[in-house]
Amino acid sequence: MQDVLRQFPLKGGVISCEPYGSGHINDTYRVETDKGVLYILQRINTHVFPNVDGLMHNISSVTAFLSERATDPREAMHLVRTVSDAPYYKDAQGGCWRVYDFVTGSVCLQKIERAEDFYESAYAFGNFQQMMAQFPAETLFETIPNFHNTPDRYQKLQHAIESDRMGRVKEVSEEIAFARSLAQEVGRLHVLRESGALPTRVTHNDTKINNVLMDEVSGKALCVIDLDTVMPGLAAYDFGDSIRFGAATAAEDEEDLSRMRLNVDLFETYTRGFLAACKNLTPLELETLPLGALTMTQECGVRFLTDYLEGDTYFKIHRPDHNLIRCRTQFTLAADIKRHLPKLGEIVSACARG
Ligand code: ADP
Ligand code: GN1
Ligand code: MG
Repeated sequence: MQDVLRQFPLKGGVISCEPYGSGHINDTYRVETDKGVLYILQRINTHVFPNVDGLMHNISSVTAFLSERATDPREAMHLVRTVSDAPYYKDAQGGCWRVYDFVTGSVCLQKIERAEDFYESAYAFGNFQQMMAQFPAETLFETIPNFHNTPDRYQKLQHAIESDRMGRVKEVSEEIAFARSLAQEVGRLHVLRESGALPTRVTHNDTKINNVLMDEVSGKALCVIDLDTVMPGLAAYDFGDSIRFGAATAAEDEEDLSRMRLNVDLFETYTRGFLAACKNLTPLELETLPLGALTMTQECGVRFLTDYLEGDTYFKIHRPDHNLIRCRTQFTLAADIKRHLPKLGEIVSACARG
């Protein structure tokens, strides 16, 4: 770690470097120097992001674009380039490392404590999408091709079922049946994207509340983080993934499924915040926002199930059945979102009217 940290022009000598946060993908550390300056150090997950040059090109340009438009420096993440002026450092073992300024005086919520927090995150993600409308989309690398291509996620599940590498298929027949029961309905967004009926925009694609930092005093959203998956996508992906994580009554890995439901009031709160900031959605985009919530939730369940069948090689796990538990919460939530779809459509229409 000392060798890695020497590659970045940090202010002061390092006094601590501790694992930090609860992301499922990268290894994140909080670094403190003897001058009291804090940084975020991350080892990039190169299994998930093999094109690190493309990924870091995206992040350098998106952070620069956002900081030019920010009124407060804490509104945009700041990447610390290496002593050789590169956006990341590759160590002798092939590990790829990057450093950001730590956004001071910020908090990162793991779940919604107050409806206002969810409103704030909605505004931040809506605003992100609105701002990215001016970004030159053609300069972005597609860091994970087919990331929210739901039919492709189903094909990967099918492949994992056929391979049955861990001999786990026999344990999950109910989950497989549930996945299949919604395949056509949740494949619709992709079909609408392919046909051009829904416009492709630059989206964040991973809009969990723990990918937004809030001011610890005012509670106002400061900035959107975790820009690894900023790519062309649909408005419904960003909207839907936030609902999946934030308008759920239980955590992604809650074992007691009776605690997992959609909180319709929080759905309404998020919709108000998102549409207050993101003003340019077409009528079909608005109409398909509830389908986005269903699709992102079901797709995430399919991804957890696939990873469980493949031997947990993608998402970090903290217990052997972690991905199966996560899959079950997502499917339980998807079933509840499906029950509420007509009501959710009414809420979106009412919020869009203002
Ligand atoms: P992952 O892709 O693994 O989720 P993230 O980029 O989201 O990685 O970072 C993991 C966690 O680290 C975040 O949820 C947040 O708590 C914290 N974090 C990341 N960047 C910053 C930053 N610039 N300032 C403060 N905290 C940060
Ligand atoms: C991962 O990186 P993190 O923990 O914010 C994943 C998302 C999933 C999410 C499920 C690059 O997000 O797509 O929705 O876990 N990110 C990637 O919690 O695959
Ligand atoms: Mg994250």
